[in-house]
Amino acid sequence: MASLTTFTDEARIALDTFSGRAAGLFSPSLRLGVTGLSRAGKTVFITSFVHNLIHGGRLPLFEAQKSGRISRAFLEEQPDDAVPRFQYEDHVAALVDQRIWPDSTRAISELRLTIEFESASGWNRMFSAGKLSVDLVDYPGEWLLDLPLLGKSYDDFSREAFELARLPVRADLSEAWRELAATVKPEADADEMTARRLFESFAAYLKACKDDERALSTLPPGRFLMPGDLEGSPALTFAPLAGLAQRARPGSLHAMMERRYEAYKTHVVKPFFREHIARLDRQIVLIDAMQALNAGPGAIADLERAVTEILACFRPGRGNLLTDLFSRRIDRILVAATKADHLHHESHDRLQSIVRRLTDRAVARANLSGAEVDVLALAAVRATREGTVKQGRETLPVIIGTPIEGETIGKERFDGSIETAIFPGDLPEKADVVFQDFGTNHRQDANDPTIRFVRFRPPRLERTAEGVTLSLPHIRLDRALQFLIGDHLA
Ligand SMILES: Nc1nc2c(ncn2[C@@H]2O[C@H](COP(=O)(O)OP(=O)(O)OP(=O)(O)O)[C@@H](O)[C@H]2O)c(=O)[nH]1
Ligand SMILES: [Mg+2]
Repeated sequence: MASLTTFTDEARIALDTFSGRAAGLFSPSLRLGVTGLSRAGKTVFITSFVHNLIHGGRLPLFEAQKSGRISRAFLEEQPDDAVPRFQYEDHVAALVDQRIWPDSTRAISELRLTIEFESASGWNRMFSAGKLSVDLVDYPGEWLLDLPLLGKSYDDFSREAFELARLPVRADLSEAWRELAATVKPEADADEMTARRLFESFAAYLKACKDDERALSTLPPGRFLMPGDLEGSPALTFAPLAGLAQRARPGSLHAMMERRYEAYKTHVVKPFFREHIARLDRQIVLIDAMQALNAGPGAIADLERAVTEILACFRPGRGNLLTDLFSRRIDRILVAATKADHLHHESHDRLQSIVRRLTDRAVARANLSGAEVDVLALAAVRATREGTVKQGRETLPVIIGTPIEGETIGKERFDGSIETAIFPGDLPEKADVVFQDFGTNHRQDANDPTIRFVRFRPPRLERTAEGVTLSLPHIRLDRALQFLIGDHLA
């Protein structure tokens, strides 16, 4: 395999890491990466994480908070001047004041939360400052999936892209692009408009995969779906070509595409890994298992593939200093299924077993070792409460919340103002059931484990007698906090 980095990259990472650690000696800090495919719940997770710490939320399983050792948590200026700040205040305003979910975010952002605490051990109390800065880094999971490109030539990338596009699940979605590509001769003279048309058609196919109800996992290049600030640049205007000659003729379309592909790796992929991923200490990977469960076994298999690929990015690679350096640093990874508030609590453990099973297989396949991996089903913001409804002689467990305007169940359409009790359905007792592929990628009907999925508005927050807003309600956020930062507050 091609060497993934050049010596200078390695030297720079070593230097960055070293200076980061040296700085950490004086004011301890922990860099926590928060990732997941789009709409997985990253923004909501970070917002609730910070809100619950600042407002002293109910966190019984977060030991430092439970034992009253946290004296204060507050936002501080982030260490990196060139990274957009995570707009915490805007997201809180949306969730708490307007009761709408925050806007989708499309790039990387960062926020520093500093926690002042009293150490549990007298020895530590004497020597440590009792202060920890947590740098939360929100970045799209799609960008992680670009890592394998570093080891692939333009020819490999092209060949694989066509192979995947011809698979039955993707064939119809990729047809227009493949037809256009068939009309193009790689050895013809390079032409900007041809390059752009091919790029647009290829990107439209990638987007169609993503929007598809089968929730197909994302294909690289990640920036084609989420360009960030390089949109329209040559490094982001290329596409795979079919029938490539061994060597590109200078001045040909083939040569142009190849150069741009290499530029993408040099100017987009490498800096992203070097500047952001290589410096992380801990990582949480959020997944929307609920949506996948709703869409059937094909979508579950696809989600598993995406998790495998994401976890593989944190694998220590032998002789691969880039991954070596950062995976040695990341010592804990949490894979969390969000939005558990769409289920009755009796199903939370079942959701967790499904995710555990999926993650175990992904960990084995990704050959991941060195980092401790845990699994959790949580809701960063709990939008529902539980109740029971009598139907004839039966008493059914229900969840109660305000469905978002436009959501429907059967013929009923919700207006966004009325609280409704919904029987969400149960997840199967045995995790195996959801992994059985019945040979189709479409939703199963009749007696399958499909859950009833309606999106709810964020909850109305209670206020104290003095008018102080309480923290955002959640499910198992405290367990996530304990695993991710608990030991640094011991
Ligand atoms: N009920 C419930 N819904 C949630 C929760 N977290 C996220 N959601 C829903 O999922 C959507 C996406 O959440 P975000 O936090 O914006 O997801 P993201 O990963 O930041 O998405 P992008 O920025 O688009 O990549 C929200 O608009 C909510 O509808 C949760 O804890 N409970
Ligand atoms: Mg977001």
